[in-house]
Amino acid sequence: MKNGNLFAALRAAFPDDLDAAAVETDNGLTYSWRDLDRATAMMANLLQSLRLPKGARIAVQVEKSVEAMMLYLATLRAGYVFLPLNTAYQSAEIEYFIGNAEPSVVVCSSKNFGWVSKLAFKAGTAHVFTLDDDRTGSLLQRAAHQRDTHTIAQANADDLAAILYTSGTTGRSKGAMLTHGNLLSNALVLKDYWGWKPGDVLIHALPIFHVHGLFVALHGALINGSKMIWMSKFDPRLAVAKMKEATVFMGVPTLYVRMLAEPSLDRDAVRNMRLFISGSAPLLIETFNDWKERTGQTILERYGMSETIMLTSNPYESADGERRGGTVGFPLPGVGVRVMGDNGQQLPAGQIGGIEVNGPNVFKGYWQMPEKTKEEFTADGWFRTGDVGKIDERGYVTIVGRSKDLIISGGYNVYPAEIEGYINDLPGVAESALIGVPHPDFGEVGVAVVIAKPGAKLDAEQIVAKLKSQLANFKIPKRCFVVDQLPRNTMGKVQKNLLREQHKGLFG
Ligand code: MLC
Ligand code: AMP
Repeated sequence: MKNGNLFAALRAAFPDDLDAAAVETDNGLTYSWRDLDRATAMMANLLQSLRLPKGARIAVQVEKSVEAMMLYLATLRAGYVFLPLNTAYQSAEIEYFIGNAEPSVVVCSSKNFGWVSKLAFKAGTAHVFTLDDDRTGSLLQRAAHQRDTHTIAQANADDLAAILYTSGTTGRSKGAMLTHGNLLSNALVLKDYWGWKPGDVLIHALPIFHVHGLFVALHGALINGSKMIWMSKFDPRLAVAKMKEATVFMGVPTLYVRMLAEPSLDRDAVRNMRLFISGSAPLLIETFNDWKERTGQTILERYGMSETIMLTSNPYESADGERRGGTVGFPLPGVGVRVMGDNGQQLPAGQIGGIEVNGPNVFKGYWQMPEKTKEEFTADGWFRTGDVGKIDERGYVTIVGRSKDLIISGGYNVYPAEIEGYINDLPGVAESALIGVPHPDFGEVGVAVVIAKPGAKLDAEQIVAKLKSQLANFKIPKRCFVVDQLPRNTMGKVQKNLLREQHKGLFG
């Protein structure tokens, strides 16, 4: 029987020469394909020696490293479910994820072991390991005693491979369940669509706890047997310098904005590169145009989300059309995209409505939230993305907004409802509104507007300081205003559009 395990497909794509370089890091280390094979085998053997139940979740909050990437691959290899967590998450956030996902194994940085292990053991997790970005930690110590060969666990396409938490517009985060089949189908479509070829080298500059860095970039290189130039943290100068040795780059728009600020970025610097891909947030047309002018190359913008991986892409081949700035291109092969009106009717070309999608890449549902899952799917099985857009006569999709109240800041999602909840819980706060305003670096950032309870005195700086102690840093409002009242419509609902208009010039 053919093994539907994603790792089996990735492993099959390793080059014949296992001693060739698979990953080169920014601190001078080289890992061969054989290293990846052996280390993932050892980690997979370790996980299997723990006799975890079928479908066990392996929750991981560690700094970016090649070993962390290997842990992801080893989890697939052993047939368990990977649950990556943003390193910025603090204790209340981690407590929720661990409580909700009930992982059998938690892996954290050694500096966080004290509080993470306490939360994990309280939630019933049996094993907590550490993994640091300098190749130390109990996970590697334990894996070192394992055999370096391993038979890839048998998996069906429908078996879970990963759970990615995405915040909800109301209530708590939801775990999007992605299967081996979801991930593999998308990886294969992108390999073909983006013209991956022998000799390609990817600059891997993104974090590996979200779809973009963990799946799109990593699978893209691995399924093509391509070497990665591995940046533990994005550094625009180094990224530009490395382009002479690379062919493909993937980034969120902020990465392009920062590289454009590098004087070294010019046509010569990118002469070896064949493809620049942007996604996770809207790419401003100015950035698209500036990039073209400076480098002579046209950024390819694509669109996706945690629940669906990649949905649309501008064409790679010019025969298929031009790469149009401000659009996210065409639905990928096998992916259905439709635009729906308020009354549930499909809208014709050019009209704006809610974007719905289907295809083999669309997730299985939200972890232990059947009701939420049902709400997000239509009766005929299409997933409601919460994005608002249109499709033109030629088939180009344009995202014009979102029906979900969401701020995307530097490629990270910030859900106003969550932040407002924390602000409203602070003493003396009557109500608050978090709005997204334009920002030259992050594209969009959160700004809080707060009203005090009668008689209470609030200090904006103290509100921000308090939030900093509770929430991931990218969720912290960049500015906070204490005001007397919030603008409301006749129904009493806060008019965020007026607040956005009022504060749109805050960051120049
Ligand atoms: C960092 N900061 C941010 C921020 N990142 N603020 C708002 N938005 C962000 N994204 C703040 C920190 O809070 C801190 O503030 C200060 O910036 C410095 O922190 P840092 O960690 O040193 O920042 P830096 O390394 O410069 O990070 C910026 C970045 C990073 C752009 C490199 O945000 C990043 O890697 N973003 C990529 C996110 C990503 O991969 N998204 C893909 C999602 S998948 P202070 O005040 O404490 O100093 C998805 C689906 C799809 O959406 O389609 O792909
Ligand atoms: P996430 O929940 O992090 O997976 O974020 C997914 C959301 O990011 C999508 O629903 C879109 O709103 C947004 N997104 C991703 N790519 C793009 C893009 N190229 N342009 C505009 N928005 C995007």
